Amino acid sequence: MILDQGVHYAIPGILSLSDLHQLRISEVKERLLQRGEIVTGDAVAPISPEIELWGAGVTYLRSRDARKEESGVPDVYQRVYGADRPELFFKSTASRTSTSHQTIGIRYDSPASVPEPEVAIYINKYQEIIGYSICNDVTARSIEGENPLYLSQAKIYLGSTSLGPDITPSWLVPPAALMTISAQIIRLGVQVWQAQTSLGALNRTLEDLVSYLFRCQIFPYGVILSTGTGIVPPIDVSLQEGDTVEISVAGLGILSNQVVVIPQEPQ
Ligand code: DO4
Ligand code: MG
Repeated sequence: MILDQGVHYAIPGILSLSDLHQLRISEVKERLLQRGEIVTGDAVAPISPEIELWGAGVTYLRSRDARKEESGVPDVYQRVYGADRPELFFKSTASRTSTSHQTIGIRYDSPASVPEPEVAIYINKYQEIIGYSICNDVTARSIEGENPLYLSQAKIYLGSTSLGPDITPSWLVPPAALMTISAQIIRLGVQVWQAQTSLGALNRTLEDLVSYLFRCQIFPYGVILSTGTGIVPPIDVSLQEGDTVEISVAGLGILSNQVVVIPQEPQ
């Protein structure tokens, strides 16, 4: 579906995101001109079961410094920030992903957890970036800081990802330097943290990230890549149950979620 001035339209012949990822970017542009029915109903995260969501890490100076501060092995982060090969990791599937106005989760066994406000890119099977969205790469900071080998447990669990609210076609997004990324945590009606950066502060090109992601891999249904965070709360700020996390990216909209604790045995 596409979004134009707040109204969602179906795209004729496109039933899912994987259908869209079969098209070359020139065909996507053509199809988007054909507006189908107006789509209404509950919002769903812009991801489908056959599509993987990957993450890039330590792609901004602020992320490198935050990891060095929280980790017992700071050198790992220093080295990857300056290396040719980026950090890329598997992040999420549809079943672990919410969208705006749904809940996100923090792990019961991680004393500190943080939002990671990121720009996500939609890549078709031909390695073309067809769209952009917002991703909250929610992270169990205590687990990640304890040992870098715990990364998957810190990053992949129920409610660990929020994505949306929509996919903006890549040719309609503002230039990177103007794509401001702002985030805030609101607790009991009071703002307890806020920060901002812009996609222009990313230390790598999107094309470089895409090219490493597709090395020795195929994504027959396309893939989503969250490009890393440039804003990380200070070490003494952690998410708590009931908090609202609001991420706003110029040209992409607002992604807002309320935090719940994920217990040891979720129902
Ligand atoms: O190495 C840890 C992951 C870092 C990350 O997710 C980020 O920089 O956004
Ligand atoms: Mg991240």
